[in-house]
Amino acid sequence: MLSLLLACAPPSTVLPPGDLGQALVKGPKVLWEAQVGRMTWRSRMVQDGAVLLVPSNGDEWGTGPDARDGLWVLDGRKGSTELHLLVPETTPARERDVNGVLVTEAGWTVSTDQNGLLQWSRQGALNWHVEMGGDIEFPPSVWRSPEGLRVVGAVERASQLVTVDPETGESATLRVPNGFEKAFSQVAAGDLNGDGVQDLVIAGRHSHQLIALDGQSQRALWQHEGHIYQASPQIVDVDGDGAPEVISAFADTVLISEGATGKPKLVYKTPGARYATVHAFTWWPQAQCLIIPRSRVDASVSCVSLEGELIWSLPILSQRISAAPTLADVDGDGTNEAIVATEGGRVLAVNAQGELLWAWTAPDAIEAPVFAGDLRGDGRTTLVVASHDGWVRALKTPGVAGGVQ
Ligand SMILES: [Ca+2]
Ligand SMILES: [Ca+2]
Ligand SMILES: [Ca+2]
Ligand SMILES: [Ca+2]
Repeated sequence: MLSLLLACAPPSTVLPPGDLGQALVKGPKVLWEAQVGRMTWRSRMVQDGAVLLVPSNGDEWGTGPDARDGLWVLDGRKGSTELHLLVPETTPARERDVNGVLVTEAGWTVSTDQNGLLQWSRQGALNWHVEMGGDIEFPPSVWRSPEGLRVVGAVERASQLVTVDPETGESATLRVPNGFEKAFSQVAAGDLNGDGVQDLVIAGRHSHQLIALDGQSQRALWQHEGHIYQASPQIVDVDGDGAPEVISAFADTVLISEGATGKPKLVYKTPGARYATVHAFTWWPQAQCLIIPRSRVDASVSCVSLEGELIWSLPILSQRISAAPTLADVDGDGTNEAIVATEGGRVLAVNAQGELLWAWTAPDAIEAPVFAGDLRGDGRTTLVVASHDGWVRALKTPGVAGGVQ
């Protein structure tokens, strides 16, 4: 009878008010760890077959180079370093931080501070290097342009995008019209108007614009103005009707717009949200809601429907959040949980009902989104957590890799 009762016990623990550290399941075991320097909230780890690519800002964000700057290529099973690729030196010597990485057939393209975009082959040879004289603060994106596949990045202090042929390194600039200046987001690419060519969406912090560019004509399809759009826009078909939406955010507001026209579909305010964290949202198809972390006042993680209804909210006291939640199955039931990481060093697994499955604690603050994928080739989800102590740690879970969203 006792074993039956245990078997029927709910697998999750609803988060109690008070200290997050109490009464919680501790979470998965560490599989391996590697010292690679720090990642920022703008960076993401990316898997390429058997290796995990970690873009690192090194030991510090100062103006000089440091020993751990660069792209770290880790064995996904063991965490051992296969390659540590350094951005070419500059004169005078400047930081050599890597802000993001994109995998294409041609190799690994990274965005860097001061040095623009460059690409390494899988053997670590420098394929090409496009210097832009400005930081590219966010990971590069892939754009299926009218001329074929391009890598695209936004130069932080300019009103232009740089696009590069990933095979040849031939580069071009794409000037953003309508008074756009000083890009500050990853570029989102997707066909918004259904003409078969991917369009681009970008946020400008200083000109207070969110602008959608027609990929064919490179003119504005639509734009929103008047706010500091602090989030990297995302192109997602949130209502499943085949036409994409654009998710973005400014101040304390998350905005979902019709992709073709820019017409707002959802304007959701999260009063008291910390300015820098409302961008850290993730659309959760299975739960049909946007996961929005809210810091500062009544800190919480909320699940908000496309109609603006608060489906559930999980309190997370005194824990700021910079990282966008990651969706992955971590308990083996084949459906995804949201993996939420906090600046208090917590990693929380929350199911679609808003119940907390477990909490794992890193030794330091977490800014970058948690990586989830099958790094061991066993079909199970491995999580990788980057924290400010400069280490990444892989966590073994029984989750089904690539579980239902
Ligand atoms: Ca650095
Ligand atoms: Ca289009
Ligand atoms: Ca849609
Ligand atoms: Ca699950």
